[in-house]
Amino acid sequence: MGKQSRVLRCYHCGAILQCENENEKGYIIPESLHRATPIQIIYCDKCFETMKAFNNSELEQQVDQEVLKILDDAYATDALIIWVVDLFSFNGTLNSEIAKKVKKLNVIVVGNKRDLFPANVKDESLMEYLADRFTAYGIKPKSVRLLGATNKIDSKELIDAMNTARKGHDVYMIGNSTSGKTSIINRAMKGFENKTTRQIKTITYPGTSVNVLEIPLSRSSFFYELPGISQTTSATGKLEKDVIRQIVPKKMVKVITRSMSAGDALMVGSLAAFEVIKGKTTNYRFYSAEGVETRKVQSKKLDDYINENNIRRFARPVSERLVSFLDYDMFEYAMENDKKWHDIAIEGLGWLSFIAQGQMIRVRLPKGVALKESIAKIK
Ligand SMILES: Nc1nc2c(ncn2[C@@H]2O[C@H](COP(=O)(O)OP(=O)(O)OP(=O)(O)O)[C@@H](O)[C@H]2O)c(=O)[nH]1
Ligand SMILES: [Mg+2]
Repeated sequence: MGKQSRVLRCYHCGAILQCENENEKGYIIPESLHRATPIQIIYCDKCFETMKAFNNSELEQQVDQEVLKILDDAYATDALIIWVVDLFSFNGTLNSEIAKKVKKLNVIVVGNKRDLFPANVKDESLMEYLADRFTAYGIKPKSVRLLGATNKIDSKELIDAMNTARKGHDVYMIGNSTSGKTSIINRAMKGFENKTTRQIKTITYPGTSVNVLEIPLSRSSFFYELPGISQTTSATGKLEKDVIRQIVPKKMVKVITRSMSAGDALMVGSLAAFEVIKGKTTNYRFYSAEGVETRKVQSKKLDDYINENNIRRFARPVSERLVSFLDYDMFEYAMENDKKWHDIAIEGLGWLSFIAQGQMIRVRLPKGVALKESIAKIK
């Protein structure tokens, strides 16, 4: 009887791994193959390279099919969409199905929680960022507004603006859960006068089992607050409660500035790390909630530091859910050399901001959390 041996396949494309022909399917350099143990996940060289190139494979937020059904109504009635985003946690990740449904409609984007940013941060910078991120999904906002708990909102002006924009049609307010939809409505209601005989109430939206807040705007038009889109791609949707308490800012965001060169890494508690693989010495800013601690370490010792931090907790928060490298995703960004401010942002946790000059930056973050590179939120 012949000797049986295990046939190893590429975990991604399924090709049988071979070391003979570089141009054939499943080629892997002999060193990688011989190092692999039978239970290890291995990839052929080609898949390994493509996966590196597709690093920022888009994560998709989960969305209730019934909410999509409601948006079909919005589309059919040419409604106005008010899309609320939490300026802190938003990193440009939108649900593409929702985006597809609303992009032909008039969309007003509201960047909420402006109060979490210092007054000297330019409104234009935040607005430009929002417009840019929505445009990336094919949505050209009719207007972009900033709101926050502390700025006096002129509710009458807000309602007038909405009435002008909706042209007699219905209004649907959408956005992630906890982006502040209900808070905005409550504040705007101060200047609202119900001129109809119908009441403001929570209804089960016709044809669905979804509860929505319904506000009559005229005899034949309504305002609806849809349930929040669940934050499945946000750090707040992945980590335990006491970690979330530390990463969600209650007051002004904190910014730390570190000068880093190739070989340096910035740990963000046990939650994330940014490594400068290549690049000149540059100042890097990291924006986060007050309670999030960072530590600059040597890249080559990063794994040791992360392990040590799990025990000694010198940089908090430490998540019990992140215990091995399998609990993290890792991505690399080859930055352009445009000398402009860019962000690499982790949804719900914070963002690294720096002038792009051809760096290579590697990021690790909790598995399944959305990461995006874009123009900077704050310039
Ligand atoms: N700092 C700050 N916090 C805000 C602001 N608006 C809302 N919040 C807080 O954000 C959290 C969520 O607010 P909600 O108004 O309930 O958010 P929502 O979008 O209606 O959430 P869902 O109904 O669950 O989708 C609450 O803790 C609010 O206090 C704001 O302008 N600034
Ligand atoms: Mg709400």
